[in-house]
Amino acid sequence: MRLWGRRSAFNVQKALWTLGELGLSFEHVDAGGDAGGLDRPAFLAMNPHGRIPVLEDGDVVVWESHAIVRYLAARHAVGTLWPEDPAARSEADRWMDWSQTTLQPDFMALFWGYYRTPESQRNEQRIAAAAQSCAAHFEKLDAHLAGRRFVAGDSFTMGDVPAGTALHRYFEMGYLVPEPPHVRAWHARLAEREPFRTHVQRPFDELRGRLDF
Ligand SMILES: N[C@@H](CCC(=O)N[C@@H](CS)C(=O)NCC(=O)O)C(=O)O
Repeated sequence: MRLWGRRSAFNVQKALWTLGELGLSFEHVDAGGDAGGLDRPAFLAMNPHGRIPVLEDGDVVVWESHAIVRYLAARHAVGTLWPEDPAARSEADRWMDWSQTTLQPDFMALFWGYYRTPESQRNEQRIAAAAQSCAAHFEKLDAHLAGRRFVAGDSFTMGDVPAGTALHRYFEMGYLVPEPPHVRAWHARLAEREPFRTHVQRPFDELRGRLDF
């Protein structure tokens, strides 16, 4: 297996974390950011959108971070990361979709608006609006996590990966945000997992004030 994408990329981290959880061996290829290469014909033949991550598994090529997480879980972790029962799986699934469609756009607006934009170019109003939306989203997740250890119940599943990946940057980027107690406790639980520490809890200073990729 081969995973394409720079380790500092939020969406790549979801795939790396999942690969780590599954204990799979794979080749990592740096791509995107300073490494570039996303506009090469060979890369575009794998992902016509020219984005990372991309997973190659033999003849199978998967792009879109959540599709990669689902593919890996379905192939290698039936009954654990990929709950077997459709109802249980739908709980993991819905928080993944929620993360992609609801949390992530506002989280990206905050992270890009605040952290990745040089101070002199920041739009404080837009940043504050994005921060407020993120806080409201995390409040909803907080209410869901009350009485649960993980997003889909007592055990870790693929449902924890997308929103879990956002936490490190959300709390560590230096912008003052509320700290909902159940989200914080969940974050601490994720931080007990070695693949989360290795692939997600990484320094991200190289992205500060950089809008070029
Ligand atoms: N929806 C896609 C988004 C992919 C995406 O935008 N990836 C970013 C990195 S997080 C990228 O390719 N950026 C260009 C670069 O890093 O050079 C996914 O979830 O995989």
